[in-house]
Amino acid sequence: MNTTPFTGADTELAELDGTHLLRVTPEGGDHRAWFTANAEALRAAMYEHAAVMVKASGLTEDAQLAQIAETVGGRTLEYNERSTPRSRVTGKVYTSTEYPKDQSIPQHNESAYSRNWPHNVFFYCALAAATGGETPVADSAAVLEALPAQLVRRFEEKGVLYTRTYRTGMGLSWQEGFQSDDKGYVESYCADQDIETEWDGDVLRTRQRRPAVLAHPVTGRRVWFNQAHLFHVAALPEAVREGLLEICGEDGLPRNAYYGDGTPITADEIATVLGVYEERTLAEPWRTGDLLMIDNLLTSHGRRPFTGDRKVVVAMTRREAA
Ligand SMILES: O=C(O)CCC(=O)C(=O)O
Repeated sequence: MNTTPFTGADTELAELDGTHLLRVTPEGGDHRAWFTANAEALRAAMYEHAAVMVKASGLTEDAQLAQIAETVGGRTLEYNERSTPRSRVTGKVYTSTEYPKDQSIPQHNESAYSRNWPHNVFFYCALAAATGGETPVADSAAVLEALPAQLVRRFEEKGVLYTRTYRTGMGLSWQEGFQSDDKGYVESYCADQDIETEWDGDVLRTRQRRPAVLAHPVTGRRVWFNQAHLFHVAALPEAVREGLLEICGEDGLPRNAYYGDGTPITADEIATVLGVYEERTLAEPWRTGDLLMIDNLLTSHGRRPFTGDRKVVVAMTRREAA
C-alpha cells in the first residue's frame, strides 16, 4: 500500500514481531488545520501500520477529540452494547474503561462481540499517569499468524458464543449494558442483532454467536478478531473465578465464552491466545496531550497498570461505506 506523506510533521516507526506503531510529531501551530490537512495521511498510516500515535497533538480539551475523530475516522458512535464501565465525558467522548489502576486490561479489539464494532478508536491522553498506564497495541494479523493453525481452524469453523448474565451489583446491569430502562427496547435491539435473551425477573441472560476471524474490508488482511479470551472464565484470577462460580454457577456468570456450537474452549487454549498477544504487544509511553488512533480490526489495544492520576478519553468511529 502507498503511504500518503504527512505534511508539517516528523514520523518514526516502532516495530515488534509484526506489530507497528507510527509516531507522528506535528511541528506545532493550529492543530485543527494540521489534522484536516493530514486526515488522508493518517487514514493511510492506520491501514498500513494499524496504530498511529500523534505526539503533542495540540488538543487541550476532551471535546476536541470528537472533532478530530470525525475528521479522520467518520461518524462518531455512542458506546452501546457495553461490556465494561465507561462514563460519558461530553457528546460522544467517553472515559476509557474504568478498571482499578493496579490491574491490566488484556489486549482486545473494541466491541468484537458486537456487530456494531467501531472501525477506528481514538484515545486522547488528557493526563498521563505518574508511572505506567500505557495503552499497548498488538497487530491482529500478526496474532492470527502466530496462533497454532489447528486452534485457528477450530475457532474459524465454529466462531465464538458469548454468554452474559446482566444483574445489578455483579458486572453490568442490563440497563447499563444496553443504555436503556426499557425491556421492550432491549428485546427489539437483541432480536435485531441476533442476540438470544432470557429474562428471570430483572436478571437478563444473553447468548450471541460471532466470528472469530475477519478479513479487513479495505486491506483484505485476515485478522484475529474476537474477545473469547476476555469473556472466558479462565481469564479471571483464580480467587475471583472460584467465588463467581460458587455464587452464580457457570450458567449465571456475568460473561463467558464457548465455541459457537456451545462446546467448551479450554483454559489452555485461552492461555495460548493470551501468550501470543503478550509477545506481540508494543507499549508506547503516554505524555499528556498525545493522541493514539487505531484501526480496530487491524490492532488490539489494552491498558497497563499505573500509579498516580490518569485520564484517557475515547471516541469511536465507523466509516459509512466499509
Ligand atoms: O485506558 C486505556 O488506555 C484503554 C482502556 C481500554 O482498553 C478500553 O477502554 O477499551
